Amino acid sequence: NKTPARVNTPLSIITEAFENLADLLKPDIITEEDGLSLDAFCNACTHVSVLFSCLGFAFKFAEMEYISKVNDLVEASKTLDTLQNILDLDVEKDTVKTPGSRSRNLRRVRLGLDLIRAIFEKFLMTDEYSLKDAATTAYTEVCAPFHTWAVRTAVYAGMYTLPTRDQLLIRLDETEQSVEKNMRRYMEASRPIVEYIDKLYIERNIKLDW
Ligand code: 1PZ
Repeated sequence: NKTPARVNTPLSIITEAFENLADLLKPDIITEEDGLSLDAFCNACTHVSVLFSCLGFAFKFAEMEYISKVNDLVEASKTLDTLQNILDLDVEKDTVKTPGSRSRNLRRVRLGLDLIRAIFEKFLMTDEYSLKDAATTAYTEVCAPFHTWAVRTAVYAGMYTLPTRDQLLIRLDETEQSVEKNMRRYMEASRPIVEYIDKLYIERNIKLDW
């Protein structure tokens, strides 16, 4: 696929934000004491909102959920510098998994970022894959194990209202050819970020089974 990535499309804006964030994780830039800037992380996460406007009304709930979690982290960024600060405070207070805690919200946002990566991965496997099938498979893999039965049921029902593959491409201002570059770039940029977040929990002996 020699088609160049399109610029200034919703997807390219998200992708660039995560590439810039992933750059901060390069070994020559980040040090163990510094940790990843919470400000920079929130900034990239905020950009994801553009995607929701392509999905339709049924995903309004997912959007509100995601944005409220990100906003809580934005609030935290006013007093805390890094992602590890969030974990350390909750470990101290024993509130890592407490509903509404920042460490829990960070975990939720991380699942959302990885869900998008998985959706893109499925979406690109064949150009016959519908958005509904790609999103359903990805959701089953990445998020369903950690969601309640009620939420899973609502999400699977909502999948039937997703736009078609062609509609999505139009809303994203991409073609079947151009979309691949931007999706692959996001897939690559998000991976080290997700791994970094997981490591923060694991290093503190917190299992990721929730
Ligand atoms: C182009 C891509 C189309 C993809 C469509 C797939 C959308 C999947 C929607 C997932 C909805 C999750 C709804 C609610 C979950 C809640 O149970 C938890 C509660 O956490 P708690 O308060 O108990 O700690 N909330 C979340 O997990 C946070 C929200 C995650 C939403 C991620 C959406 C990711 C982005 C999708 C693409 C735009």
